[in-house]
Amino acid sequence: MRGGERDLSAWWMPFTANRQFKAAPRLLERAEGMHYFTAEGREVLDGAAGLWCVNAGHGRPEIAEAVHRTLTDLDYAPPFQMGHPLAFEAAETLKAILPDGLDHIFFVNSGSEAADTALKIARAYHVARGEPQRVWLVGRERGYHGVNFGGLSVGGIPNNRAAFGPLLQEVDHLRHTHDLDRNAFSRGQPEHGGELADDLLRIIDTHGAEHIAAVMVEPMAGSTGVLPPPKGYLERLRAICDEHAILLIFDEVITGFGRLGAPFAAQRFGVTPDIMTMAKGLTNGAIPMGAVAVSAAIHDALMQGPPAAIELFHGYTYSGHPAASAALIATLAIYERERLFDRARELEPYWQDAVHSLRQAPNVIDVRDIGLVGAVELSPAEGRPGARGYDVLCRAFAKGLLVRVSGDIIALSPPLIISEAQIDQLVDILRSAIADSSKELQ
Ligand code: PXG
Repeated sequence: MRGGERDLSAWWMPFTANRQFKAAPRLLERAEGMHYFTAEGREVLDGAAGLWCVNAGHGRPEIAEAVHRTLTDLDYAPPFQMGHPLAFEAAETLKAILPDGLDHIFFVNSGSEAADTALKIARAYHVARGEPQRVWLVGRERGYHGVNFGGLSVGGIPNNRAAFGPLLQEVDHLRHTHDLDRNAFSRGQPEHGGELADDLLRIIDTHGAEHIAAVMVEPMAGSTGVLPPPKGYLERLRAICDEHAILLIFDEVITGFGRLGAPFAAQRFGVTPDIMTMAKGLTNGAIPMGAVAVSAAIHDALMQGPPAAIELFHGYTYSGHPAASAALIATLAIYERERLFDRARELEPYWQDAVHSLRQAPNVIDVRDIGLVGAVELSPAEGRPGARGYDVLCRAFAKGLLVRVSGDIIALSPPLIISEAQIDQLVDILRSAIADSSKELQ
């Protein structure tokens, strides 16, 4: 199978319709600032920060130079029973922007690894405190925590699970919070649905709080199509977890690093989890890296036993890799120097108005936003769910805009450096793509 000049068959692409893509490839060759440039030299406005990760915009020389310098000095150092200074510096740098109380950081290489690491730490914590029967893990319908077996089990996206047989058994799911009848066209956090956190009480009733290790949620569900938390929801979840000694894990892979106008969703919503997972914006997407931050109580509970004993039998060859550590430090320096988290917050009203102006476009059944995230939900084409979303993605791309789709939901998450004029441009292109698409697809 060929796409243009090149044979594209060898790379089995992730989460992609490979045969369709390779018949009509969309190849990105270069990126700078707010834009990608295609193999044909076309400029494409990045409305997705790559895949929710390039928060400081593309082609940051400080990151490239830090990585280059580091790889020249120290290409690799084993992280088991050995260390190197940059990983410690990276952890300290990251800790400075975490919510108070999350004091210790375990490095991994992706959001999926962060999710599985967090779930394992939660179980190990209860073992260390003498409650080994606390094994149940609670996720939420429509949740996404990556593709490894733990995160997949706790996640709640049926298509992602369908082909892979039995997953973790001791897992249950909260109801999701999507409710178009009550909340369509909400600006920011929806008014209705805070009480859905009480669904945790049903799960506690079913399995017994004394068997539940942790609840894991995205503070704003991203992958499933952008579901900001209803007012009061996260606060209620926190209170129920506290009451029953259940750990609360926030998966901040998407919501971290300024996406919601604060360092993390935890700070934006004033709710601090016991464990937080991160990736993506951690290195501006430039080098694969993830992280799991834990409270001092969890860390300290595991730092028991003889000092010569390994406390947690877990880790990766590339945990705290020098290149990733360097990228993290350089990335966080950019965020701070350019006040990008504040910038996202300051742009939010403009962004909100712009995104909500799409309400008038054909087939739009909801518009949602929070921070510098937006979503436009389209009514599915008759008998063909997802067709309209994909059609809009292709049309927008042809018109010079990159967006993400999840079924018939268009998700928007531009780099935090976007200007007001570029917000207008983004919305104009999307409006025109939706209009064109609605003429083709009834
Ligand atoms: N948790 C969350 C909340 C995520 O959004 C992961 C974990 C997994 O991260 P890795 O690095 O293993 O991919 C993610 C990833 C989309 C989309 O279209 C979102 C993600 C990945 C791919 C597509 O919204 N998020």
